[in-house]
Amino acid sequence: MTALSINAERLLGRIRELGQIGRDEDARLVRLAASDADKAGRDAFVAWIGDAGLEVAVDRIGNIFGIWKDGANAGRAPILLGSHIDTVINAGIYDGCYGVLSGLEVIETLKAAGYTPARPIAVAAFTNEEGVRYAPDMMGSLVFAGGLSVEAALATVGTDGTVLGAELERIGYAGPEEPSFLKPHAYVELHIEQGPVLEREGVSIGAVENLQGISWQRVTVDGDANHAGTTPMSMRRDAGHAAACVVTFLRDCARASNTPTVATVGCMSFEPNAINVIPSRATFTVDLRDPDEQRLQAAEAALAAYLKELAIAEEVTISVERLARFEPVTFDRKIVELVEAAARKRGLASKRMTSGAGHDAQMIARIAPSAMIFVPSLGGVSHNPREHTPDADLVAGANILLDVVTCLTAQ
Ligand code: HGY
Ligand code: MN
Ligand code: MN
Repeated sequence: MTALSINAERLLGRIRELGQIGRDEDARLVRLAASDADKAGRDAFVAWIGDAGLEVAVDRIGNIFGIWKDGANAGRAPILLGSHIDTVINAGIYDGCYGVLSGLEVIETLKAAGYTPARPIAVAAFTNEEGVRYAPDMMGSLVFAGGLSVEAALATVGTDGTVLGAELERIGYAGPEEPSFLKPHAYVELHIEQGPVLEREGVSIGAVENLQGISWQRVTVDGDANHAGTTPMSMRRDAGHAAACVVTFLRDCARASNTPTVATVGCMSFEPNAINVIPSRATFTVDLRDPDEQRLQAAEAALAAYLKELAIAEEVTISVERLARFEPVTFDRKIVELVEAAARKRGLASKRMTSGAGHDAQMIARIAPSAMIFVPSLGGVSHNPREHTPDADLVAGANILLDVVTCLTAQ
C-alpha cells in the first residue's frame, strides 16, 4: 500500500494565509499573545478545525483544541499534536504555525482516508508560547501541564501593563474547560529547527531527543541622572554604562565557555532616555540557555557574582527579577525512534538533535511521553521575517508526523 501523504496544497496554503494575519502598519507579522492580531489568527484556526468536523474546545488559559474522536475510541486518552500560533515581533510565518497546521492536516488526511484510529487524535494551539508580552514563555502549555496555576497565569501583567485574563476575555478566548480536561496519551510537535544544523548537514528531518534549559531574568540598574556635559566621568553613577558592561560580560563569558551556553540581552530601556542626561535607570532582560542544568546554574551564579561586583564598582544598585526558569528536558526515546524509522521508510536522512529553542513539547513532556520533529531552517534564521523552509521540507516533515501518528494510533 503506498504511503499516505498529506494534502500539500492545503497545508502550504494555510501556512501562507495564517502568515498574512496580524500584519502591522509596517507589514511586520506581530501576533502577540491575546492581542487583536492573535484573536484574528485564533479565529482562522477555529474556523479550519470546525470545517474539518473536529470538536472545538478552549480551556481557561485560552489553549484551543480540535479533537477527532469517534464512538469506538472516545473513552481513550488522545494523541496530541500542536504547537503555537502567537508570534514574536516581526516574526516569520512558520514558527509554531507550521506545527499547529500540520497537526490539523494530519487529522484531515487520516479522516479523508477513512482511517480509524484506536484512540482520539487532537491538535492544540497553545496560548502565549513566545512569552514576549506576558512572561514566562510556553505559558499555555505550562498551565496545561500543571506547572503553573491557571489563576496565576491569568493574573500575569504584561510588558504593556495589561492583564492576561482580561485580554483573553476581551478577545473571546477565556474558555470554559479546566486545563486538565484533556490528558494526552502522547504528544508530538513538528517545528522548524530555527537553527543552522539540518541545512548545514543536508539532513531533512531532526529527531529531537532533548531540549535545553532556559533562564529568563529582568535586571534593573539604578544610578543617578545628571548632566551629560558638566558631570566629570569620575563623578557619575551611570546606569546605562553599567548595563552595557553586563551585555559585554555575558557575551564574553558565553563565547569563552567553549560550551553550548548561550546568552542574550534582548530588551533594554533607559530612564529618562534623553540624549543629554546620564541614565538614572537601565532595565534589561537576560536570556541564558544550556542543555546541561549544572552549566546553566553556573552561568546564573557567574552573572549574580558579576552584578554584585559591578554595583560596588559603579556605585549603582542592581535588582534582579526572575521571569522564567525551565530545566533541560529529555524526550521519549520510543517516539524519537518512531520519527527515525518513519524518515528511513520515506528515504529521508534524519539526525538526533537538541532543541536550542523552547517549545510547548518541553511542558507536555511533564505529563505525557513527548518528542519533536524538526525540518531545516534556511540560514538557521528564525524570529525574523527572513525565516524560511522550502515547501518540500515542510511537506516531508508533515508526512513524517502523519506516519508517527499512524503508528501511535494503530492500537
Ligand atoms: O524562547 C523560545 O525559545 C521560544 O521561541 N519561545
Ligand atoms: Mn515556536
Ligand atoms: Mn518562537
